[in-house]
Amino acid sequence: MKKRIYTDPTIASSDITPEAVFLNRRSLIQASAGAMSIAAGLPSISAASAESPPLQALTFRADADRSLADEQTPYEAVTSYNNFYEFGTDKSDPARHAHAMTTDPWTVKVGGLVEEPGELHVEDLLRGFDLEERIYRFRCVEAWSMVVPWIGFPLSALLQRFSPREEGRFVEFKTLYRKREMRGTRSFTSIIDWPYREGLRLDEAMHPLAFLAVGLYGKTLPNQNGAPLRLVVPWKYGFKSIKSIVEINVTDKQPRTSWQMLQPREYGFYANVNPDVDHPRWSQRFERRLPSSIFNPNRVPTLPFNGYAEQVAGLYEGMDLAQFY
Ligand SMILES: Nc1nc2c(c(=O)[nH]1)N[C@H]1C(S)=C(S)[C@@H](COP(=O)(O)O)O[C@H]1N2
Ligand SMILES: [Mo]
Repeated sequence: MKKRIYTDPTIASSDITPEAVFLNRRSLIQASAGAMSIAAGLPSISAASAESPPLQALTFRADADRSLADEQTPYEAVTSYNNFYEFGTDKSDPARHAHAMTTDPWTVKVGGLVEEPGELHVEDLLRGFDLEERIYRFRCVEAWSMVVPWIGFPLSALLQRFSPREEGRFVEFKTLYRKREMRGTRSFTSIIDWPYREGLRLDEAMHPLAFLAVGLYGKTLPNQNGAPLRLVVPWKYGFKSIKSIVEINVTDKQPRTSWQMLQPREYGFYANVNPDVDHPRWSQRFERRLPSSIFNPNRVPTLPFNGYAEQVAGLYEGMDLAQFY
């Protein structure tokens, strides 16, 4: 498996995490075939985190006033503090309730303005693409953040397989909507018009940093993190990173997205991480790096494009980022 760590452009391809932390592809597939724990001979997740490497390559070097190192957020925190409104609005709801979602069999329909519309199934997701690890910062619009070692493949690899047509300008994504397995969608307080929807411009979707994850920390994705397939767009606020995807369409019009439909003044289509553009109800200058508590808030300055400006700022040349937030 290829491993890439996009923390600082100067260390963009370094290869620092020990082999033992990762599952190979075969054991990832075995895990998906129903095994609850990872393959024999590999450390358990807690052991893996305990054995985590000295984080020299993950230390943020480009920006001297960034006080904390970009250490990987513990597996426990990544899988217990979640936003997945289909299972409730409390951060602890997804970990408690997402097990009710059936993820195998699973079908992702790919269509719209593509030459070869079709479907992918769980096996295609885990075997049909070259899996690699990406360690990305992840910044929620609510001003908390984490650093996650994802496993998956570039979104561009999937899109290319279906050959987007000339007229394609955007990509639209939809999450599973299965009421009986998703208690949050049955709730009277549910505010979203289901299914959860997101979108990207086609050039953003084709950018090498745009990623589709099937795993994290060397294991298949836990349901609460968006099994079996979720988007990860590390330079955008977390709500763009749609979970448990069942449909992907190439379109010629900008897709409507769930949060924009709900509150367009607060959540834009672009949603690029930007410390200079406040959310109407709070500042975006700083973030709480998880795990964070009142005693140890782990407050770090937020970076333009979440620290990936060098790679992605060119996508937005000439655009007023305060207008297209
Ligand atoms: N389908 C769906 N996808 C979703 C959400 C959601 O509620 N439903 N929440 C989004 C938000 S706001 C964030 S911050 C991230 C959280 O991802 P995580 O729980 O893996 O950290 O998922 C995003 N994707
Ligand atoms: Mo979020």
